[in-house]
This record gives sequence, structure tokens and C-alpha cells, in this order.
Amino acid sequence: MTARYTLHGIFLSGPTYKVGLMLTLCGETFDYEHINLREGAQKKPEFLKLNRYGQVPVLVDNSNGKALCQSGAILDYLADKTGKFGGATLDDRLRAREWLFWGWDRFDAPVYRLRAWKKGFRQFEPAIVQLYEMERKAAFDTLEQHFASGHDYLAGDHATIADIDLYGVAALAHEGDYDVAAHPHVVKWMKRIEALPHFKSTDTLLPPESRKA
Ligand SMILES: N[C@@H](CCC(=O)N[C@@H](CS)C(=O)NCC(=O)O)C(=O)O
Repeated sequence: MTARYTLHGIFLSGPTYKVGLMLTLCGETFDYEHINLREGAQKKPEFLKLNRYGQVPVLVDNSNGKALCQSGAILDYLADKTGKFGGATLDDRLRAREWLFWGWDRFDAPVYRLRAWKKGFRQFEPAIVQLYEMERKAAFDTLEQHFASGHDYLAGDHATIADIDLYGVAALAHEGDYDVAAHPHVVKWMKRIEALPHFKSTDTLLPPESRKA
């Protein structure tokens, strides 16, 4: 039987992990379709019908046929559909979205790109590496400041899509040789997310091949 959701992605992809983590924390089972980026499967016409940008992740909601892309937008959709992690009040929902957009502006790019560089997937000139290193540290400093000023989560008193999204980034920073331990309040927040029911880590959540729920 087809599960309610099908996640198209690749196990090495940070944004695919974010969506998988949201589904898992929401207790949703999902089919998983491995997209072989090395073979360019994401640029094939049949995949472009699902995502015009030719990227993973894509989430298909099999209950209505909708194909969604952009991990932050997918998390927002899932919060709406499941009633979970959307934020308890209007203020929490607004704040969660601010952090989501901040993430893509300041956090995801330097962390993901330095990880890809370290793994040899991408090449950068030394000056670009230096710029990303500065941006990565500045973003972690912003998070540290937030949690050091008495907040347990990014928006309100409970985990929201913002925590799930930015946790998905922070959890991969060490693969770009970043020492997250330099930010003790960020580490405590990460442990809080890891203690949520059904949590799965970056290396256990997604299989290297397709699978049915
Ligand atoms: N902002 C997008 C980023 C997606 C993204 O960068 N996907 C990468 C894998 S991590 C990809 O598909 N790269 C292949 C390509 O661009 O051709 C999201 O959050 O979904």
C-alpha cells in the first residue's frame, strides 16, 4: 500500500533530512524514492514535473497529488496538515517563519557549502572558503545568543518547524569541520531536539536506496 507521503531525495542531502525528520517527528510513515543526483536524475523531464528547480527534496502528498519543493515550504505544509510543530500562538508561528527565512539567508549556505567543500563535492577559492567560514561562525553566534538569553526553542516554549529546520543544518556542521561545542547553548538546544519522541539522526534516518514505508 502506498503511504500518505512519498519523499524524493538522497540520503546525503541536508534539506532532504529536514523533511524526513519532520515526517518522523510527526509520526508519519512515508515511502522514500532515492534520486541519484550523480546521474543527473533531478534534471530529467519526469522529475522536473515534480520540481521545476531540478532539486531534491520533493514531497508528494499522495492524498491529493500535490508535489512540493523547498524544504522550508514543505515543513510549513506538513505543520498545516498534521497540526504539529506549527507554533502554539500566532506570535510563535510568525517567529518560527522568521527563523526559517533567516536560516536560508544566513545559516544553511555557509554550513552546507563548507560541508560539500570538505567532502570534495564542490571546489572554492580560499577567499570564498574564508567568507563562508566567517558567515558560518556569525550564524552560530546568533543562535548562541538566542539560546543564552533564556530561550529553550527558537519560537515559543515548544519545538516548531524552525527548530527542526535549523537543527537539520546544525547537525551537519561538524562534517564541514566546525566545532559546535564552541557554542554550549546551541549544543543544549540540539540535545533538546534529539530528545523529542521518534527523533532519528542524520546517519540513521534515510536509507541509501528507495524503500516503501
Ligand atoms: N532550498 C532548497 C535547496 C535544495 C538543494 O540544494 N538540493 C540539492 C541537494 S542538497 C540538489 O538537489 N542539488 C542538485 C542540483 O541542484 O542539481 C531546499 O531547501 O529544498
